[in-house]
Amino acid sequence: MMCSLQCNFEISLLIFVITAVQLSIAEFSSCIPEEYRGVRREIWRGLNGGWYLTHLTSDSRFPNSPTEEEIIATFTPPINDGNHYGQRLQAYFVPPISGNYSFYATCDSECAFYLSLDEKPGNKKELIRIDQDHRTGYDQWDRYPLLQSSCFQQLERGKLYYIEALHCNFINNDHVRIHIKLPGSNTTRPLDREYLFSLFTRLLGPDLLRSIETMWRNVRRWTGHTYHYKRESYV
Ligand SMILES: [Ca+2]
Repeated sequence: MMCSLQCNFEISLLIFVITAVQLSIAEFSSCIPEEYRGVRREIWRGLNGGWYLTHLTSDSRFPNSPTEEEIIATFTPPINDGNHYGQRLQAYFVPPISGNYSFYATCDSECAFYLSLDEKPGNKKELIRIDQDHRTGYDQWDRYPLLQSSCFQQLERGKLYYIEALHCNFINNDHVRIHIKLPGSNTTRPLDREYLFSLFTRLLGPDLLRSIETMWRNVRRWTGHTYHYKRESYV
């Protein structure tokens, strides 16, 4: 009888904890308005080459003059989007819970993935790099496990972490995908807008500087964290 009561209590406690965690994730996700979630994607077409990332980063138009710019929902941009081009994806990752996260990539031709342990792009560190000799298939997450995954990153719930991916392609089979493994999970999942926040100039209107200051006050309200942000370093 005692065991039965205790077991029932433990099961109830477990259900309560699981429900509480699920609720806190759902509640947190809903704090950031839909229009401020997503990934800024910039594309540079007509690269002189494209099989090495240096063909993108050494292009005179990089990083300030992309051929195209758009907002997409995920760190899996469209595949087979052309030849001799490169792209940059930027956003802030907002962890739904505190804990250890790891990141994963597939790409063809080359790609790199960066994380900053704060909101500043200037503090980014390279976590993943897949070179031309180790390019992968679209779904090939385990071709070169050491190259394709990051080590654990201890991240805090609700804080903004700047993330960025670079990718380039020569011809054919072009793709880049970034996935994430949440704390305690054994499976990866796409890095999608539910965890991604971005500030985009076209949403902020003509009075950019004042709009950015207002936006960061909103971010403090949405995330519970305070930021001191400079105009020149937003995404
Ligand atoms: Ca290719």
